[in-house]
Amino acid sequence: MTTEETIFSKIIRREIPADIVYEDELALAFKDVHPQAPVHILVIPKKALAKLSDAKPEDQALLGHLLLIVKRVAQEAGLTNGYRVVINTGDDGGQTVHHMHLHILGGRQMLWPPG
Ligand code: DGP
Repeated sequence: MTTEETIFSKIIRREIPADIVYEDELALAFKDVHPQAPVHILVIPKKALAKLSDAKPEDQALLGHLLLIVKRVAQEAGLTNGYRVVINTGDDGGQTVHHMHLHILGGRQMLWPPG
């Protein structure tokens, strides 16, 4: 399932502002408006894929691309001591924005288990 209208599609179309740190033809990365760590960046596909569990085999290259963007953005953010990548998926996963996104969290020690 895809969804066209979320706050993230508005950010992609520049209809609402965001602190964008990376962009290419397939993806966008911007700072989370409610940071949960000193560094908290979201990486999203421009394609309106609602959630990870909706991904199809044809999304394989896109999903790999997003992970390599995570690596690049984390490096550029100076997260040399590690970081956490989170994909909240669906209701039990705690997903609130229905446009798939990867959270990059860093700049402090992460805890386990997560809440
Ligand atoms: P999740 O719970 O995984 O769906 O996370 C959604 C995240 O999106 C949450 O950490 C807050 C962030 N967020 C929501 N609205 C906006 C917005 O308008 N701008 C930015 N930059 N982040 C947003």
